[in-house]
Amino acid sequence: MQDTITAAINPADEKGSYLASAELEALKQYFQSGSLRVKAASQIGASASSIISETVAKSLLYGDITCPGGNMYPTRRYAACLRDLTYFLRYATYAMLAADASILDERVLNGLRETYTSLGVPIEATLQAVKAMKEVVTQRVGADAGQQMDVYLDHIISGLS
Ligand code: CYC
Repeated sequence: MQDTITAAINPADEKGSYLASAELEALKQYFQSGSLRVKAASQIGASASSIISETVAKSLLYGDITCPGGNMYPTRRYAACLRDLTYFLRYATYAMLAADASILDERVLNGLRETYTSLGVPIEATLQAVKAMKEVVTQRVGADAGQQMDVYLDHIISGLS
């Protein structure tokens, strides 16, 4: 896993140089947004289960997907879907704190599309759920922090698309 700080320092160290002004500027912006990120992570952690239920209600319930023949039927698959959404929310929150998407690539997206395809998990419905999660998260944390979370939830969307 990388974060904004190691992503700037490691290449500079390889060259044996100090950070260039563009890199320092990126770090300055990261530090300035630090309390916003920490506050959002705290709000998301405190209300994760209600964020997930609202996301599911907005995107997946009341359709064929939870009925016999749908991928969220029976309860075992419904539970697997909720669990996957909780992974997405938790890892996107880590990535938002680090301001770096590498943790999502390494621990969530690596091989996920192939796994879903082989299990018949519908990608389009999953993308709809992540889009709904973006809206629910923004409602909870506000527009500024919501924009930061959007970066990483969008990263999941493009990684699965
Ligand atoms: C299954 N989701 C799985 C599986 C994996 C993941 C590996 C197969 C193994 C299992 O059932 O547990 C995902 N595992 C992960 C991820 C990580 C991990 C992301 C990283 C931490 O360790 N079905 C739907 C919805 C969607 C859904 C649209 C929810 C958004 O219709 C999810 N995922 C879903 C379902 C299964 C699954 C239903 C079970 C499929 C089956 O066994 O038939």
